[in-house]
Amino acid sequence: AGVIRREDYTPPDWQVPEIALDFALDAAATRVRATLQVVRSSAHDQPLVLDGGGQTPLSVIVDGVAINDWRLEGGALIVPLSGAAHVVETEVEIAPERNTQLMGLYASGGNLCTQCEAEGFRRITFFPDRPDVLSVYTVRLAADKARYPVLLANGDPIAAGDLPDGRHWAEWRDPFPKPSYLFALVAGDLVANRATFTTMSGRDVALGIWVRAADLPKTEHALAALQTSMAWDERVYGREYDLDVFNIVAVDDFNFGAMENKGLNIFNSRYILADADTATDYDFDAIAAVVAHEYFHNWSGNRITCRDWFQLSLKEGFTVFRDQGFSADQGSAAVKRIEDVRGLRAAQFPEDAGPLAHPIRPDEYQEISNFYTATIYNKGAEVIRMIATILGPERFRAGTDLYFDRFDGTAATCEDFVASMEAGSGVDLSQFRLWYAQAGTPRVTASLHHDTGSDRATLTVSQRTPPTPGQPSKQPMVLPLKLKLFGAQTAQTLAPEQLVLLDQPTEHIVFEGVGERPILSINRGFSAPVVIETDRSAADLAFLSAHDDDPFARYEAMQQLMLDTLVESAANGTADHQAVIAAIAGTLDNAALDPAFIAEAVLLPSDAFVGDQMARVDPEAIFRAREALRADVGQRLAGRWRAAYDAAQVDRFEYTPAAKGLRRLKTVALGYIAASGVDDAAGLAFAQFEGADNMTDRQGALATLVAGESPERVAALDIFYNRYGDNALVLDKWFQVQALSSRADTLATVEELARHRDFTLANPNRARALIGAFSANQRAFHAADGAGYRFVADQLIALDKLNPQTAAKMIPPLGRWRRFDEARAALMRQELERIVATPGLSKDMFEQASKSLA
Ligand code: B3K
Ligand code: ZN
Repeated sequence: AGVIRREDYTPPDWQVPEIALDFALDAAATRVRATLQVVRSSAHDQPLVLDGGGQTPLSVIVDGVAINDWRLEGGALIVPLSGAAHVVETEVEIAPERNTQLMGLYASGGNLCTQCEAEGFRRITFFPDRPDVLSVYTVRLAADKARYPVLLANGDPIAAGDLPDGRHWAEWRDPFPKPSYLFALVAGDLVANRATFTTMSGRDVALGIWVRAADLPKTEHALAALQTSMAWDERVYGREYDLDVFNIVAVDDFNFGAMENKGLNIFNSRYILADADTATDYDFDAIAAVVAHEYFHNWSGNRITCRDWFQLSLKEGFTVFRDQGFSADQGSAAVKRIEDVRGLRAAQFPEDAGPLAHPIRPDEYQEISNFYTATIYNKGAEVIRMIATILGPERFRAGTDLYFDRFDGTAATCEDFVASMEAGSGVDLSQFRLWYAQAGTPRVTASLHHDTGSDRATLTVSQRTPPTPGQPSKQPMVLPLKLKLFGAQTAQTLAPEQLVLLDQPTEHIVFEGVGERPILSINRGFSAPVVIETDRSAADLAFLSAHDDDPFARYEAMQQLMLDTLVESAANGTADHQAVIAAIAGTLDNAALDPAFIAEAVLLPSDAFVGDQMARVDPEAIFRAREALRADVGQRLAGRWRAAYDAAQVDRFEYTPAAKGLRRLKTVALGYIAASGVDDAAGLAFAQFEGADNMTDRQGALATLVAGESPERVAALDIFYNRYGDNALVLDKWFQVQALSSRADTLATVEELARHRDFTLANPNRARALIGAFSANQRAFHAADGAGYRFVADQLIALDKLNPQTAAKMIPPLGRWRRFDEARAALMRQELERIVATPGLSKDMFEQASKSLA
């Protein structure tokens, strides 16, 4: 029921080249008048169908005459029309302050704002709310001047003026035809941090970052990131900004990160506001990445949009790839790649291996909001990265130039993108297209055989993509794998890095002139988003962790060593830690390495990632294995951790790649010092907490304390709360750090926090900080008695009544029941069944929970 299929796509019956919107804004009752120029697309006799979101029209006027033969069908307004072109006017009344879904026009912090992607525009006015209907928008806003002194919409401002009764108005026009999901307005009491950007052709663009007056000092970083992004897109992709103004507004209540509305981006305030005292380095980096991402959408998303929502990865995968390239250019590209792969493995690999697996271009959906996934975004970006790797930089740029040129001003498909890449580069991507169609993470086994007699080494590589829902059998994919061989004795390069394109189930790659035993370095740079299984020994992995010249491969060798050790220890209750300890020691001792890289390389894989390597996840055994290894590494390398900790002190806060790397290493070292169990660890952490001049050090120390049993733990939590209690974004950290704690009493703590006076499900950031973080805490969420599952299900059922989209996003951890023992699986299923049986459940939750049970 209610399944939308990609193969059923048909072009719209009516186009709407122009729309004029007139808003009489008011939090309780906003009047919206829409005037649509509608044009019949072909010789058909279909009526005009305008999507709606539950409202009833106050009037429907066709060519100036009020009609009453309209009807409502499933929320849509059906208007019978006889001619080829008409003017259709509707009026509705909506209530922004009662909009808890945060889709459409809603109130946040006393201001009014919109979110339309994917299908929120229909909750504002009747319209063909699909991305292949492109219109030029003229928007008139009127509101109380004292409450809403600032009135913003897409495009350029045209005119403004005062009205009687303390009201005022402003008119905006966006000359670029756009789909309804890119519509936006903001009315509020806001101030702007302003700057000018001069584009490559010499045009001046007025930039503004709009926030509450008190937050103005926290906008410098976002503004700088915007300017850097604009210059980067000109330099790297030849893309110039096209309007005279570019505004960003920060709001506190937002369902996800940010939204690329044409000329008027609206952001979750967590991705705008930053200063050293309240934001971590991670936050600063995320702000720059999201600002860049939304800005880059101006071309990859807005100038060229999606024909239908099955093509979502056309804009999202490509734009994530673009923002990853931008971030890599701002600091350490190696560390950025490690972070991105870690994120992919934490979110996308489990999705691709579970009941919600879908291709980056899905074939069907019930609720499109459920498809803004790590697969569409992050695997989508990996697919673009593989195209870039296969084509090489010049041909890739030729491909993107051709794509932007060919499809500017249109609603395009993934196929249009791939065809442009082929035409621009001359490279055949026929088989590569399977990456758009097949779900599941390919598994690659690689085995290297050395024949000493002939000095020949043969690498045998096989690939297999596991079945996923609706796709029982898979064809072989094109896998671009970067390989290199090192000599086990001499550490020399035996075969230089080469890119091989695998496209068969099994292939043999022969290396001649290999005089000594070779060690395989494979999937360097994570050139393909696959799982690699090799028969490399612990000694070979240790060698690579010390000698590989590809930073990702070096990190990966170390991770593999750690994973092998942890999986063995979780299965057997014990394992030899020596190889891991030696590899970490070698990494810490290597003065040639960047501290930021060292910090990533010496971190143990997460509990969840260890679980992903096991046939059946045993959360308690994994937790014990990881704690034992952490303690051992902490004790055996105690002197090195102290030395690293002392060496990583930074005089004064600076947001530079070097200072960030030192801060990261410092807190990683602190974690190992605490894990070692020494008496002064809590004192050291508390001193860092108290003495910090920045949030990175303070939060790092707090997280260390919160995991332990010391009296400093309670003190630090209280100090933190009292210092930041009025700052919602920092208070989110206070909730989150407790929800992520590895302590045995975390569930009880989290249940209590859910009753805290500062907790509310109405704010998505707060809900995610507690509920989302808790369900990512493998040990606590998977408590054997099922209390963690029950708590999360209770919260999600309550949240669904307010905000289905945000609730449904938190279903996947419950859907992983197949990966656990029978007792846990039954308890998880029981909660999913309870959710599905809830009266009045949203479509969002129903789709996620019922698919998770299947
Ligand atoms: N395009 C938006 C995401 C909209 C999510 C709607 N459920 C932000 C982004 O990806 O840039
Ligand atoms: Zn995006």
